[in-house]
Formats: sequence, C-alpha cells, structure tokens
Amino acid sequence: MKKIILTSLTVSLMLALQSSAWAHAFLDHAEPKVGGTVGHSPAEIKVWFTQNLEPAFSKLEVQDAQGKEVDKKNARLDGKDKSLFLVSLPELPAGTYTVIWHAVSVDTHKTQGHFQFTIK
Ligand SMILES: [Cu+2]
Repeated sequence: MKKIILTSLTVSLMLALQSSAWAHAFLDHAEPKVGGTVGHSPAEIKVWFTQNLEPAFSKLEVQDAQGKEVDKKNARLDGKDKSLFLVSLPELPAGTYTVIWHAVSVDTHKTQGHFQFTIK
C-alpha cells in the first residue's frame, strides 16, 4: 500500500513540475506504463520525455525489489526520436521493478525521477 501511495505522489509531483517547468525534460509517458502491470517480461523499457535528451549525460536503469540492477546496461536514445530513451531487459521473473532516470535535456537542464511497474 505504501508503495502505491508513493508512486501516486511521484506522478502528481512530476505532473506539477511539468506544468511549471515546461522547458526541462520530464517523463511524458512510458512503456510499460508508470505504475502499470504487465503479463510478461517486456523486452525493453521505453520512456518518452517532454524534450530531447543529451545521451552522454542521461541514465536509465531498472532495479528489482532488492535494488539490484537488472537491465542490460545499454540505455540509448531512439535513432529517430531523441526524446525516447530505451534500455533492454533480460527475461525477468514476476515482481515489482523500479525504473530510475536521470535526464539531461538538450538545454543542459538536469531532471530525475523514478517509477515502478509490475510483472505478474
Ligand atoms: Cu530546461
């Protein structure tokens, strides 16, 4: 229950920040969805930002419930859409995972946040 409340707070806070600081790169939407549940392990995590990112200084990481990094450490921007940040995943067991992002937008402003999703 605590986790659900924290996730909602994070999302509300990000939405609030997004409207007041539109010039920075904030999470727009993600796949799997922020706080969402999926039926099988996704091949990759996709996070769309509100602004294009500077790949050299941006980070995208996925951790399991124990805080261990489980992604393939190949975070990269999409070839066509520089606001889409991706990282590949191995086949993961059921559980709740945390996606942590540190974004540096092309205007050099830094933002960061995290969200969870669940594989059932
Ligand atoms: Cu900015």
